[in-house]
Amino acid sequence: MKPFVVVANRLPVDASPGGLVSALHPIARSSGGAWVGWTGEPDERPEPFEHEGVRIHPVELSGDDVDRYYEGQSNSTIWPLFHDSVEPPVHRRAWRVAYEQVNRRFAEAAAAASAPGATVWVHDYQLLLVPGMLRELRPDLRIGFFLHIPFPPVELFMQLPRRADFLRGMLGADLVGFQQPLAAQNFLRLTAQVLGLRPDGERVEYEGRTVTARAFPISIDVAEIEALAADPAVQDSARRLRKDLGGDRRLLLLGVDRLDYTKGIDQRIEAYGELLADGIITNDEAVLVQVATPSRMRVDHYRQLRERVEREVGRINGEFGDVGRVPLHYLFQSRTRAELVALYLAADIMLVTPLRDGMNLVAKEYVAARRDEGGALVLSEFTGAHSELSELCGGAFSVNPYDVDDLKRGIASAIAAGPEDLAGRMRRMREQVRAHDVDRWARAFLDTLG
Ligand code: ADQ
Repeated sequence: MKPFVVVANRLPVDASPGGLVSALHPIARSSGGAWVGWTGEPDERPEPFEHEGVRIHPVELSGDDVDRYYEGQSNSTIWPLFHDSVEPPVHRRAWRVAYEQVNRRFAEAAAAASAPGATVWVHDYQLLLVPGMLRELRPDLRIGFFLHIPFPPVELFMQLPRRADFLRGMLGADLVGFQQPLAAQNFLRLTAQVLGLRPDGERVEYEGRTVTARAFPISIDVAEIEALAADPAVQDSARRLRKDLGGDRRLLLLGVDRLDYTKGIDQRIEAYGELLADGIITNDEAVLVQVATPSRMRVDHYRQLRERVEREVGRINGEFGDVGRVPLHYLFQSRTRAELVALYLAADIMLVTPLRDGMNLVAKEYVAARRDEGGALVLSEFTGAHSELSELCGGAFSVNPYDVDDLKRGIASAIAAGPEDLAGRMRRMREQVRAHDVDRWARAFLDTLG
């Protein structure tokens, strides 16, 4: 096996790593590879160290880098632009300069960490320039790039200052992976429109090399979620949650997201408030639990979203609640994976209603957790997960999150559905998710990269 190096904004050293880490870490370990990334703390650069059998190469970011490269260009320019501009992207020259400098630092660290002929896999929108920079430093490497977020339509991407540089950066890879086929097509069309290249099918020739652009829909560590769902302690806490929230006579609706304006949290809460106002559901019959992980709280758009959501939660509970019983529980907190799975097991209806989302792993985690084939999933059309969980198998209740009436209709359909219909839907979704876990995703990408 060729040595395998992962380059990602963050290092895989968190207490509860996600699916990406659990899929890629073993490959890096068994190939004698490495992981290049930032610790998450400014002005900190430990020497390279060994973590669970993988060589870790920390990249240092100063406080200014965090402001400009991470919170600026990555999270206030690229993130909103690539999510349909649901909040207006902000363009600043100083951010772009810092982004380029930090990308160069990542590319240099990756070059230093990679053995001759190694395979390097670069991840996500914070590092769009790295493949091109790394190719210049190390033409001997096999380079893959995967974008975890959507890739925007041509008209939107065209607004990005220095758009050609970003495309050239991505074209430094041999394989450019996206969540959706449409995203790969957008990218290929842009190489023609901006750089005058001639894409042919899913390939395009660039500087004497062939670059392939293709969809590789990401997934989750299904075995991990299923094991948690089978754990008697997790099942106990699911029962306790239901009891605390009013027992089986009260329908439990659930939302779990990072607090991000792309996730459609405020629209979802608005729809729920209207269902209460219309009397379609009452505080005695239903309760919504919304878990929102604090995220990017130094960015203005995120602070404003928090205020909007908290005001609306207060309004709904004030208007429709009772002493000792409220219709909406809002937790601005992170939870362990075991606690999330307990919530998934307890929930009758899972609400996943983003305005735009590359994939959405919460939807897949919910499905994986429901070994009992119980529960229902209400899912936005604008998530990557919708292709698999709705279009392909008809499992989820589809909604357009921009249309409050459609959100209400989707939730009401899930409430009204019979147990056999629901079990059939859940069975079909489970088959899809279980057959396509994150290991299969990683293998498919790396086999194609070669
Ligand atoms: P995210 O935007 O972060 O990911 P998502 O795919 O839903 O969105 O993944 C979130 C992860 O965080 C899930 O594993 C979830 O369990 C966890 N999580 C959410 N809320 C939590 C909480 N309160 N406490 C603890 N954990 C919580 C980006 C893209 C997505 C894409 C993924 C993977 O935006 O579209 O699916 O990357 O490629």
